[in-house]
Amino acid sequence: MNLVKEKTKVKKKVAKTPKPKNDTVTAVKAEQKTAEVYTCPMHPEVISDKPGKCPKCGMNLVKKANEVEAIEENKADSENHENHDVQVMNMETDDLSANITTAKKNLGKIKTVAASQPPRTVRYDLHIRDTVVLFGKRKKRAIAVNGQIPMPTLTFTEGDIAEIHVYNHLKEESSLHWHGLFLPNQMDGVPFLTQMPIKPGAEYVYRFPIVQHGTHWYHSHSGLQEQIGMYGMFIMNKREEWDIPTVPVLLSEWTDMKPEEVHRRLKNANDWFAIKKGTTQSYTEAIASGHLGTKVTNEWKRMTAMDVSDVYYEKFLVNGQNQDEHPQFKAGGKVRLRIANGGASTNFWLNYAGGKITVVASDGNDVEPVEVDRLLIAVSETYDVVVTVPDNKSYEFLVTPEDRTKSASLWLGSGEKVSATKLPRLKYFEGMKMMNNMMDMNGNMVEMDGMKMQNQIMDMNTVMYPEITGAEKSTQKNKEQTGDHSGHDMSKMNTTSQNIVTLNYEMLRAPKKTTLPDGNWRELKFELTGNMNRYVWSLDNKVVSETDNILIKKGENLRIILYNNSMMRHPMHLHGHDFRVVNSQGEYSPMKNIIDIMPMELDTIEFAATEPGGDWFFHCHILYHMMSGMGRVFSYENPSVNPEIPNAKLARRKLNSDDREFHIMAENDFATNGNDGMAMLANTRWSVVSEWRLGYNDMHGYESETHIGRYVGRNQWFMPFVGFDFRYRKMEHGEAEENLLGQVNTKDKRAQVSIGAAYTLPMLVILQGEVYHDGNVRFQLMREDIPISPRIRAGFMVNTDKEYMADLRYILDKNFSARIHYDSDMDFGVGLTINY
Ligand SMILES: [Cu+2]
Repeated sequence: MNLVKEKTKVKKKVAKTPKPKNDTVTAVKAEQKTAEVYTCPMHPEVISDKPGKCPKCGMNLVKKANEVEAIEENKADSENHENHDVQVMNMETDDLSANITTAKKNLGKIKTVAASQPPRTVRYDLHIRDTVVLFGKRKKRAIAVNGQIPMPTLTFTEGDIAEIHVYNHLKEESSLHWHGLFLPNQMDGVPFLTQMPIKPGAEYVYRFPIVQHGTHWYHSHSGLQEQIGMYGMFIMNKREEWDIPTVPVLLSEWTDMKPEEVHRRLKNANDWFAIKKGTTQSYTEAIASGHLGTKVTNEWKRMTAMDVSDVYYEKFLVNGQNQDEHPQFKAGGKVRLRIANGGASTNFWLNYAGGKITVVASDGNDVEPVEVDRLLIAVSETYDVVVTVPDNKSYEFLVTPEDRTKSASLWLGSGEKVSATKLPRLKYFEGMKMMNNMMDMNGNMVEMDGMKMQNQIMDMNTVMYPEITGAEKSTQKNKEQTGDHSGHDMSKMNTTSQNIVTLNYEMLRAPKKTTLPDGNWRELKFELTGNMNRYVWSLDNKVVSETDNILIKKGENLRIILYNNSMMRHPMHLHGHDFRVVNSQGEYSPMKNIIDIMPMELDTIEFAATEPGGDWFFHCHILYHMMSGMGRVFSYENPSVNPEIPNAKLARRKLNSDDREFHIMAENDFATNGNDGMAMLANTRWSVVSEWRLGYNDMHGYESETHIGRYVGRNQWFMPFVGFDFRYRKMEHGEAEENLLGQVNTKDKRAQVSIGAAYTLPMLVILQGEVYHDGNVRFQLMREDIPISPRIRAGFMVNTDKEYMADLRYILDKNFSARIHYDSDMDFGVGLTINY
């Protein structure tokens, strides 16, 4: 958990939010410090009379609210997270003001300098071209603008007019979106929504006034182009700007795999990325670290391995390099870093070797300065921070992806290198245990003991951070080596760092009031939903193509309540508008255009509908989540026609095609006893699967089954289907087969149509029931890909036709496995499995 200090503070309720009708206002009050009881947020059964660590998970204990009062508060809350009271856990407002005071003092008076030129038109010419890069292990295609990755930094001053000429030299369509900018809708750069895509060979001019300031960025909004180089900084200076050395810091990641292939593999629940990252969380690993029970519970709840990121990347980049050096800074110098996360799917931890990091702005909006030891920058967020170069040495500003597999660095100053503290590896099974506690059998996140997780107050992943919750439980072997036989040595845990100050949204305070102008208030609620196994991401279990635009009126105020009922963080981004992230700063809640929402979090954002019209995208900024359809379109009611979209119907169909796309996968086992394989075409709801077993002789037989099904429900555990079954097998003389239901089997020769359904049971076992048109019935149980070890998978199948199969597979690389199996029809086989 963030920011819990050893002297755990009294739980407090603060509500300073400007109130619309039917909201309850709770006065600021601190409870009496009598009869203090501390408990673990994850393990409510743990009760202690003093602060400390949870013996079960190592999380800091939090003060339990006075029981009676807590119950009353819960009553007042409606069950569906309807109250907007902001609960602040363990974060005294006093602590924050003290931090702000110190940060301001340490920053000192920063001189400003006026813009050297009057407002003018600033023109950039951007040429988009294919290129070949070597960021990873081999040369790969990328897209460069004016020959560079990242794209050029575009700099303006508030009051200027931007005129950006874009020349598309690619063989495919493209577009550019100006992230976080207030601009006319038709300049927003979303193909098929605000403009038609820029055709190959075409030139397109974006022209709009610069009416704001701050650190922003721009990127392609076409397909997956953002992943392969189409991101750049977009900086708008104030007319009176800080006179302090400033370095733009654009973070990104690189994969040697084509992004389309990344997307396809994510959709196919292929765990190659986990193998590459060493995060498979297999049964042997579970047993070795004493977490077998955790693993079983996890699969019982129908979850696959726990992870904080989806994709394996070869390299992480700062301004297009893994190591970015800025030697010009001397001892005592302050540097402003304008940081933007241009990664497609990676959140980054930032920490610094030269002392505290002073956060001064987020998403282009100034905040009261705060000093932190580290912060996490979510996908597409921006932060302005000030750091000091303490001595004539080179200090590392370390950039670590959230999964902590690798890192990238920015070096400030010259001379002896001073490294920042590396982030230790995540304790995945601790995370899995936490997820088990948070998830009920219906796949819903359960709220624990009336606690509302809001605004990054509770970083659930804290249980996985060794630097906060202590090192991974040592194995028996290690204990013997160190002579430590105490087993649960709590004193060891307590020696870990208590004082790491991590930024969270509660610490962001706007320097001026951000309350919205008077207007009609309207409230909308969205649940962030998803299915990890099939990689489907949605809002309220609906993807963009399944929903209509949400109509809004100019002049009204929108309050949007977002509840993350999925297992991953989602950075939700609104185009063309900033919103207030409602926090305990009340009227001074910060303005942002991205809100990173952690699992189980309930957040409130508010924005004023101030644009004259247009369609504005609201979506998760993880590229592969967005392409899966996790978003909505806010559409102003006045029927202004966008001249950039001549055929609105066609455009909408094209926009919808992103999340309707079918992905293919196929595999075949070339074995000593025959061929055994499958091919699948699937999208958000539909699945077409064909399986075959082709023996090398008539006695072994030939068979194929095809199912066309549609997944039902948020968890997609249920799939009704229609099927077609063909088989031929020469029977032994006099061999008559009956199935377990007493029906005569027609295995020798049949061509049957069927209807049936598949249902995912606990332990991820699939139960399938099927009725054929001759009246025969078949039930089948099967499970694939049981992770035995990091690279070994087991599977089995058994059905009422007295057929059975068991297999073991060793994964050689992303396309090949060695497999042994036993099949009731085809006997024992050894083979090589090729998958696509
Ligand atoms: Cu997302």
